[in-house]
Amino acid sequence: MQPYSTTTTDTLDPEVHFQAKVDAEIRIEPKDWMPEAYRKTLIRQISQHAHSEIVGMLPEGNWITRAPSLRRKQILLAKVQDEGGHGLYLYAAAETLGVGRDQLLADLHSGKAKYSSIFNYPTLNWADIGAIGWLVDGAAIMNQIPLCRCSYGPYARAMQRICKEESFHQRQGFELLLSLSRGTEAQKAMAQDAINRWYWPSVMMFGPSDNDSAHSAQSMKWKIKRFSNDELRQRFVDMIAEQIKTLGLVVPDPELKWNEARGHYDFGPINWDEFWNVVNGNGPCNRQRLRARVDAYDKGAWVREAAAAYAEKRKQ
Ligand code: BYC
Repeated sequence: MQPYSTTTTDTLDPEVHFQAKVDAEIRIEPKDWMPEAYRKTLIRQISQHAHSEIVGMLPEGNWITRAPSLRRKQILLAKVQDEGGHGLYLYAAAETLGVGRDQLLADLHSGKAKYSSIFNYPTLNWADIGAIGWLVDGAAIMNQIPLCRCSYGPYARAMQRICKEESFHQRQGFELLLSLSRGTEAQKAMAQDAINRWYWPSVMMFGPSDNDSAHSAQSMKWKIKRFSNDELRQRFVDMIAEQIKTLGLVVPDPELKWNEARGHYDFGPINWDEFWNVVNGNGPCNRQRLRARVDAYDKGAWVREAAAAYAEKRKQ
C-alpha cells in the first residue's frame, strides 16, 4: 500500500487523485469521481460477469429433472438458484455505475455483450454436472477470489458473497465425480469422458494469453484485475493436476508435467482458434443459449408488468 493524503492530492487533477486513491487501496464508491474509461470497463466486465451467471444456469438446469437421487436434485437446485442470485448481485453492482438493467439485458439479447465462453458447450451426461462444479466453478473461484479486492466497492462486496457460494459449488462437483470414480467401470468412464470435454474449455475461461489480452494492463493498473489471465490459468492447472490424483482419473493433456525449476506444471498448447470461435458466437450452443435467454425474458414480461402495477398501486 502506498501512502495517500487528501491534502497533498487535493490540488491535483482528478485523474491523478483517482489513481492515488487506487494505489493506496482506497475503494472507489459509486458517487466518487472516476475516469469515464474506468466506468465503462467496469460496466463491460461486471455485466458480462452477470450474463455469465444467468446463462450459466442453462447447461446445469438441463439436468435438474434428471438428477439420479433426491439428494443430488436438492444440491443441483440450490446451485442453479445460487447462480441466479449471483446474477442479481452483479446486475445491481453494474447499475450503481449509471446503467439500467433493461439496457444490460438488451445488450445480451442483441449479442453485443459477451458472456463466458464456457457456457456454450453442451451437458451430455450426468457426470458433466460434476465436471462443471469441479472444473468450471474451480476456474471461476480462481478468477473471482482476487476480484474480492477489486478497487470498485460494489463489485468487490458482491464478489465476497459469491465466492462463499462458489466454494460449495466446487466441492459438490468434486464429490459427485469422486462417487462416480469409485463406482462401476461405466460410471468411471462417464466421469473421465466429462473431464475430457470440460477440461480445455475451463482452461480457456481465463481469457486470451497475456500478450493478446486487450484490457489487462489498464485493468491491472486500476486494480480491477489483480493477476493476469495467464497467472490465474497457471494456478488453476496446478490445482487440478493435484486434485485429479484423488479421483484416479487423468487430465486430457499428454504434455502436463511438473516442472521443478518453475515450481509449476507445464501444459500443452491451448486451441485459441476454438476459443475465439466460441467467443465470436460459433460454439456448439451459442445460438441455443441466447434463444433460451430471449425466450425467458419475453415470457417473463407479465411478471415485470405485474410487479410494476403493484408498485404503482402501493405508491398511491
Ligand atoms: N469468454 O482483454 P481480455 C461462473 C473477451 S461465471 C468470453 O483479457 P478482460 C459460473 C473479453 O471480454 C464466470 N469472452 O478481457 C456461472 C474481451 O472482449 P471485449 C464468469 C472472453 O476483461 C454459472 C476480449 O475477450 N466470470 O463462474 O481484461 C455456473 C479480450 O480479453 C473470455 C467472469 O466473468 C471468455 N472466457 O479479462 C458456474 C469474471 N475471456 O469485452 C459458474 C469476471 C475474455 O473487449 N471477468 N473474453 O469485447 C473477468 O475476470 C475478465 O473479464 C476476464 C477477461 C478474465 C474474463
